[in-house]
Amino acid sequence: METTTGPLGQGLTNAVGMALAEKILAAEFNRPDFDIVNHYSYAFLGDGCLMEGISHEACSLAGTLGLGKLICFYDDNGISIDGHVEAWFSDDTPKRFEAYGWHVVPNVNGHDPVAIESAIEAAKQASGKPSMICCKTVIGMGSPNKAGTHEVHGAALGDAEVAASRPHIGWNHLPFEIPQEIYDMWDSHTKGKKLEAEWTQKLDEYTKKYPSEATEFKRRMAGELPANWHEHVDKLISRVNEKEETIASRKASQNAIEGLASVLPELVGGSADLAGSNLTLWSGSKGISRETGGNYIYYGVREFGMSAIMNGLSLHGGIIPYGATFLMFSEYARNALRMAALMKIRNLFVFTHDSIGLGEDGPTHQPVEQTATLRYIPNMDVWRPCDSVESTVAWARAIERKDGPSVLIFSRQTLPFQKRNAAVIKLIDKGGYILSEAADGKPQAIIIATGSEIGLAMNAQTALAETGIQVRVVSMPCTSLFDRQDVAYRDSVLLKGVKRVAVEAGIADYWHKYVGLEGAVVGMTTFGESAPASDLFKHFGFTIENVVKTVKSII
Ligand SMILES: Cc1ncc(C[n+]2csc(CCOP(=O)(O)OP(=O)(O)O)c2C)c(N)n1
Repeated sequence: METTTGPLGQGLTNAVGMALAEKILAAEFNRPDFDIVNHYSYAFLGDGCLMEGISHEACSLAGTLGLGKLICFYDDNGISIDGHVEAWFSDDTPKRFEAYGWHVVPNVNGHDPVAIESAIEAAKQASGKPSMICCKTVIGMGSPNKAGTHEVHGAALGDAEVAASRPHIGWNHLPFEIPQEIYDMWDSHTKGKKLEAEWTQKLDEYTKKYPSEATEFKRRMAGELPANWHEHVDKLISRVNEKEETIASRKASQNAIEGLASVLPELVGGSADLAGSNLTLWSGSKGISRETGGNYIYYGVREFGMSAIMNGLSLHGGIIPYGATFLMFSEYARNALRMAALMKIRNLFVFTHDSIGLGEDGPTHQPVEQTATLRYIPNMDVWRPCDSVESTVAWARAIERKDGPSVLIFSRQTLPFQKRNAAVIKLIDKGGYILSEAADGKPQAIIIATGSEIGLAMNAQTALAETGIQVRVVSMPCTSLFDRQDVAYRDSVLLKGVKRVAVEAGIADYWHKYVGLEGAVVGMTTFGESAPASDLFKHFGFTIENVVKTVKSII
């Protein structure tokens, strides 16, 4: 297992996710005498990690869930970049972790391997509790003049100090020369091979005794979808299309989970205390607790922790995580989303209440710039589906995407169903497509819209036709996916030389790359307001009249 750390506190949180994955998979696949999933997750952290708020989110949940196979080492060297930490970090860390319900080993000499080994043994004995081994260390130990100071945090020692350090620690070797006896001491090839062979043998025996569990375990650890997946998804999409339901896209999302999770046991969901609003539970959801495994994590109000834990679950393997909050609070989670994209991992971030359309909660809860800025994260696919069919397709494609995360954005309010034939349904896979062509096939303008604004775009198309103006409506649920299509396809949808109007209840600026300077955007340029959703859409110009007026203004 490997994760990309760097942003302090997230590596520790990934480790909580990895330990949680072990607990979930062990509960599902282990059988008496066959502990095929049985490993510790070790994490190394510093003062910086513990100062970061995310360490509270993750470690508090790890304590509540009793992740006994998580063993952490706190490098308590009293130094961070600005110097001695006592002026800005004076927590009693052992007491903090005891309060979380962890097993704490205080005051270990971090330079004494024997002391550390016995602390690890004690940690292993404390089953049912994660362990924090607090290691007192000296940063830059061995440097006679700089040890114990922040000068050794990141900067090189320099030639003079290197020269002074050599006799100080009795090191007589040339730079980059590592004596063979040290290599030998650290070489774990033989030990690792033996352990791996033992485990493989155990897995072989497990396979003989529990063939179907073994096949499932191997499939899941390989990250492969079930053999009948595509067939199942196609049927589900057809069923959803036939139902023609006019429902909120968050409800369509829940229906998609219900329809997909039954054939995808690796789907492990959750929400940051908004399950009833995000609609993330399905009929087969089983909450994970201290005592049991399951497939649903009640993350509590911990958006950042949830997202970085999801990264750990995904990196562990055997699990496809999804986790939800309001789109507004994707801000709290953002750096974990970025790390998922950077690490190219499959992860599904579900954000509901996607615009001013959520109404009276007011501008603190009304996302304006979030959809656009999430789209700016490289390798992130952001979906904002317009109805039940696009919502189901978005879920399926996000699950199938192996080389990066997806954000799924859904409305609180009801959205009209859009009629499509099978060929048009296939085009949703392209991220942007012609949902409704101009009646005469010769559009004078193109309206591009997403999500809740598709219904408006369709109504505006009708109103414009009544005044003799023919427009095409392009639905663009996933702009990055559309951008990955070839030029010929993109040009066939956005027709060179035909002016465009984008309509999205989000920050207007994003859309200029599609409409250009000669086009126009009906979007948000301010924060929202506190009022019923219908009043707000009117107030901010998301009306048929305004879209018609805007189209007329550019052609
Ligand atoms: C989220 C985040 N903020 C800031 C930094 C920049 N940074 C890197 S290391 C560090 C200090 C960390 O101190 P500590 O954990 O005590 O590490 P030590 O100095 O002991 O190596 C900071 C602020 C970062 N990597 N991540």
